[in-house]
Amino acid sequence: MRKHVASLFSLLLLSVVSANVSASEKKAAMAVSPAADRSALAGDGIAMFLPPGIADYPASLALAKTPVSVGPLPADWPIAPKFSRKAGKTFVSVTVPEGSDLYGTGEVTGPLRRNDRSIELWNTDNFGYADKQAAGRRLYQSHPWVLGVRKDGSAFGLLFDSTWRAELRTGRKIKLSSDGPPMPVIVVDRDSPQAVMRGLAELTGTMPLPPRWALGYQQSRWSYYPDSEALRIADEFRKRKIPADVLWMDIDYMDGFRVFTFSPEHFPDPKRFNADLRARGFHSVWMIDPGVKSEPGYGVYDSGQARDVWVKDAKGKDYEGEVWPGMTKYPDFTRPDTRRWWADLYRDFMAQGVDGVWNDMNEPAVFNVPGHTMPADNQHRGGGDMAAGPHLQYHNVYGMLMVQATREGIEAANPERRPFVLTRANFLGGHRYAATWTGDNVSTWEHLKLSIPMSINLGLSGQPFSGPDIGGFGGEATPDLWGHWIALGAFYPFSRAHAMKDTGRKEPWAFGPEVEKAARIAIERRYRLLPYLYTLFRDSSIDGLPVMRPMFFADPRDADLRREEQAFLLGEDLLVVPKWARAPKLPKGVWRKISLVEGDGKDAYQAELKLRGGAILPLGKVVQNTGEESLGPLTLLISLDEKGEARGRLYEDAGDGYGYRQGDYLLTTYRAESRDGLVRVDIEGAEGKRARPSREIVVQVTTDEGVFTAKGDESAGISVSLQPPVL
Ligand code: NBV
Repeated sequence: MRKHVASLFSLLLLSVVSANVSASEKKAAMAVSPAADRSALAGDGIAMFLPPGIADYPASLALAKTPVSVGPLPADWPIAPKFSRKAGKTFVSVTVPEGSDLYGTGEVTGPLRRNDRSIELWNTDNFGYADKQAAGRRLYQSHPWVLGVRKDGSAFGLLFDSTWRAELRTGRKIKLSSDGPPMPVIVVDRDSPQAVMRGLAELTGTMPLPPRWALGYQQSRWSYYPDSEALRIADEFRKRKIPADVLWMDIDYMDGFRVFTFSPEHFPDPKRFNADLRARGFHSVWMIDPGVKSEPGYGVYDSGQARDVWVKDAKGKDYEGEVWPGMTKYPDFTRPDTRRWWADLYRDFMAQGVDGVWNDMNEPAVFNVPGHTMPADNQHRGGGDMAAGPHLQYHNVYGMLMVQATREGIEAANPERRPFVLTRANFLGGHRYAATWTGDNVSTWEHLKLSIPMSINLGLSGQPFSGPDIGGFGGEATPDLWGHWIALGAFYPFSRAHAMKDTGRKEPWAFGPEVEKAARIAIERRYRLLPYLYTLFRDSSIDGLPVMRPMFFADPRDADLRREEQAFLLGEDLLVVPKWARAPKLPKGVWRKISLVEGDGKDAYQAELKLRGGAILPLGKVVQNTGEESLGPLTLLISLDEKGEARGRLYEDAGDGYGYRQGDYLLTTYRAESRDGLVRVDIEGAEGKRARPSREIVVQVTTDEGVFTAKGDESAGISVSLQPPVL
């Protein structure tokens, strides 16, 4: 925490406001009357600023709970917003420390470093990120949040707590111009970017721990049908020994694109089909869009009519727009009753053995209308904490409110299991409800490369569970591109290949034996890493730190790392350098190259993996899906630091359900120490009530001279002395 001296704030805010401003800005600032008495500390290194005219912190969709004052703002609080209004719009300007590097800003294309950008906060169905006006400045999600890192490695974050359409410009001044009324602004100011991300999590909450199967490799296509074709794909994975956990059912499984129905022709017995998939070790995820076909006699429509759940047009009539099934009505998810109705629809749906749900088109997308969405003057009725308001206010949270209702429905249907929801549209804070993918990318090298800064910046905006369509959704992938993409794709937090209708096949075996082999190696590497990955997801569910991290997290003071967007970190300990990376900037210190699967070092596609000196990486064996026991043996891969020490953590639980909340988990810290040519590994600490499995441990110490291996048995408490023969 940076030290601040507390004092009366009101005068000081005015002096912050008037420092460093030009004459014209001073003029604009005259119109500003900061509500200093309403600005306060809201936590350790967290300040909230309420604009003039707002007495209490309004209900927030981004935040997990309403912030409360914990004291006056310190006199030397360094960053404060200025508010002004003009022509019905709200302007906020925040001067940030010179030399700051900016990140976050949600789902965007372009470089990792977000300085001097303009981002439109207006969720948009943007095929190929190619919308003529918006390009990558406006995609499927909105995150009014900027992370800044000062030259000295200390950091700050700005959260503009408004859902209205807005434009965010980044530079020496960060400016938000919003179509809505003045909004609270929260500033987090802490010692490091990691500490600021923890602050964001304190405000917006964290991602709930996903089921372990959702961390496996996943295969999708628009669409696998009929059911026999989907089973054939599952069989193909098993036959070819390419690990996979999930098969995805896109829109064609439905009966005439009516949501919550199954095509009697293509999926006549979904329960049986899901059971067949399960028997093959696969979970299933099924798509549900928001648009409900306007068709009397169709049960979902009729029940929606009876409860009057729909979004209204400006005149108060049910709004209708065209999507897949033809004319549809759109649930008004701002209404608690609509959310309950929507949640209830999942009871029968999940009872078919569905494992997860994929909410698409929830910007919401509407065909053949300007802007590809519903009119901004459509009306939402709200309820509970949410006021009635125009679509202009609620557009950006339409998808988030939808997945909130979806998640609640799935939870109620299967209370013993952890839900898995994937969403295309979302908003800051929406990681509490769903994982995400980055929409309709295309099979190009450009999109492969920009998927890395995209996923990193999503993580730096509070969404740790993301990834692009591996291989690219639209267009044709060359074998070379697909091979490189899967080699990288094994390391996205969300690892799913997908393909657009009418494109060539994009399964791992569709590109010839060389790429198939590369895919197998890449995916096997992911499965070996699952114990580490699952530990990272568990950490993220507690502290909000991203799973996939920018290189500068390794050393926030090292200016050289701030623009690195080819190589990245998984957690603190593992560094991923794609094969094609040109002169990547890597952190100083000890980072040792490791191998996880035979042949991965020689393969033409695989990323180079490096383990931090001082780290112990928990690894499983290669399994075909996460349902198989992978920790027999558990491998501890050790990279000693300069002092000859290393530590690593392993989180284990049932992989699904909520037993872990009652202590049914095991979090072990392993410690290694080298003395007189021997490396000894011990359990340094353990947490949780879950019994320690009696299992074999393989200890591998990776050194500049080679890898030294020994075996031990954890049930006796692990204490392995290495008398290393060089391998
Ligand atoms: O449901 C079909 C597709 C889906 O495959 C894709 O992943 C989504 O982003 N969906 C969009 C609608 C049609 C896009 C052209």
